[in-house]
Amino acid sequence: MEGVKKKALITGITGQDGAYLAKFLLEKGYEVFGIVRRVSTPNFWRLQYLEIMDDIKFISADMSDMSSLAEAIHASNPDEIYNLAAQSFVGSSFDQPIQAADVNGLGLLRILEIVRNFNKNIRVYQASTSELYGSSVNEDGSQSEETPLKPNSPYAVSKLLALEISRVYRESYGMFICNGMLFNHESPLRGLEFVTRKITNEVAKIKLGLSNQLILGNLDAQRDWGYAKEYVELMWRILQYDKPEDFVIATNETHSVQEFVEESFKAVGLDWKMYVRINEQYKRPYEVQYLKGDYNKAKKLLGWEPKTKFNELVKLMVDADLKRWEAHLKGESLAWDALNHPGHVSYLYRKRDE
Ligand code: NAP
Ligand code: G4F
Repeated sequence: MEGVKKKALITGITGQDGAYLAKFLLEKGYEVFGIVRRVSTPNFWRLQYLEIMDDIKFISADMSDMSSLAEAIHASNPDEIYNLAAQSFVGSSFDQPIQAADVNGLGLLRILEIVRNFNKNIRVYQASTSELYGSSVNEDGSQSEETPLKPNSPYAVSKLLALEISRVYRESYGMFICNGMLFNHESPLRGLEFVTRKITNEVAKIKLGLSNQLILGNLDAQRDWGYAKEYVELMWRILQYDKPEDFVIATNETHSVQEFVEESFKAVGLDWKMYVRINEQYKRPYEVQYLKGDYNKAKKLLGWEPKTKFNELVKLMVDADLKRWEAHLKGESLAWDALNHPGHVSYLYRKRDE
């Protein structure tokens, strides 16, 4: 019906992609619902940074809790669900593998079961990952939708469960479920534990005299790094396509962690060798050494190409961290600061309040 807003439910709305996607969908005119789990310190800094806190209807739920997910889906009654919630840090999945399987794998299965019983017309986007390829690579040195999957972390195995179960539900029940096989994507909203943001944040501090070293693990690992703000648009485009399909989203360029380090220090005019130290603690028991995505299918069917180049991405992240630390030194209040949270959102949307 014309004039009626489309409704989207985002799991993982407080994360990097969830925040950018929420902003993108609000700008498209969607009514946006977001699932938030109960934590002792609310984590709304990204939504505050993008100034969209007041535009989202928050629902309290957890990916491990089927009844709360069912209530969230029934209450929001969405046209589209974007399942971005995950224990998304590969390193942590070695420490908490069962949680990874539960949240990332079974979490999607819970959503699919609820959707199957509630309304099979809801379109579901699943945040899949290049991590699934492990050491697998095509003859041309890239990874595409056809490349065999060889997951080599508990995180990747949990995402394999989600990928395969989504395909089973798509075929068995005719449901509209799509996987975005997204390669690494970064931004100033990236969590500090991921290598890119860890680097740019520390480089900014070193430049301002607030730190004197950057301690990393495997500098030789290569990644295909894109800009998160651009990638969330693809999540939406994938769900608007005529058929439910899976797509690789990437830049088709690969760079090592060391290159990311070099480029970051270059952005502030410092020599990286003076500051970088290696500590085995940051090395993984089983590593994905090389990723380079072939996004030809997305280019052909969705008309998409990445815009932001590697050096531009590094620079925009370093600049954002410099700005934050400069503001901090001036004593300004920071929207990115977890301590500056608004307390509990008092307007959690609940069906029983209607
Ligand atoms: P992120 O910043 O780590 O965000 C993860 C989100 O999941 C947060 O909102 C987190 O909530 C939520 N979450 C975690 N456990 C939950 C639970 N038990 N119940 C409800 N919510 C829970 O991740 P991201 O970088 O935005 O990535 C989004 C998705 O894309 C993830 O599924 C990730 O695995 C996948 N992915 C990411 C990349 C990438 O390069 N960024 C590439 C491929 C795939 P809290 O704020 O409460 O922690
Ligand atoms: O930034 P990372 O932790 O990202 P990783 O493991 O590639 O995973 C990210 O991308 C996946 C897509 O391929 C997503 F599915 C996943 O959710 C996540 O967003 O590590 C990148 C590389 C790794 O090879 C790691 O061993 O950097 C290497 N590295 C070297 N030193 C480090 C460090 N990683 C971290 N986090 N910290 C270090 O000190």
